[in-house]
Amino acid sequence: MKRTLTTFIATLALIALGAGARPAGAAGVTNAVAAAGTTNIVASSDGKFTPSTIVMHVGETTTLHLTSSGGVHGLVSNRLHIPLTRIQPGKAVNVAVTPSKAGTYVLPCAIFCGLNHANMKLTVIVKQ
Ligand SMILES: [Cu+2]
Repeated sequence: MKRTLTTFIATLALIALGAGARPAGAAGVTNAVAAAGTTNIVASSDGKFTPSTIVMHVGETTTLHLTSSGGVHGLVSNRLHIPLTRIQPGKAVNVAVTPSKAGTYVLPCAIFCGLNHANMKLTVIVKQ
């Protein structure tokens, strides 16, 4: 019985370690070149989207993989057909975007997140 309990606790510790390692892994992916069609964007508590500028193409679908490293943030754009999307720690959310018109779109953070909220924006450059 004692041995079973020890194994159980060891398993729990491994699960906890695995869960703890996940945010670090996700952060590591942030600056990597995104997989085809997917762009990773991290919102942080210091009022930044990283990367702060992304490029898309007219008629091509890009999936935004949104995560937060701290605080609750939001993204929305009527012109890019992005519904109000809540970005919060521990809950990655994907939004598929297919731009229909070239241009530069500046998306301010859509949910008040603190002192740096007013400066928090994501710039989307849509090319033909
Ligand atoms: Cu904000």
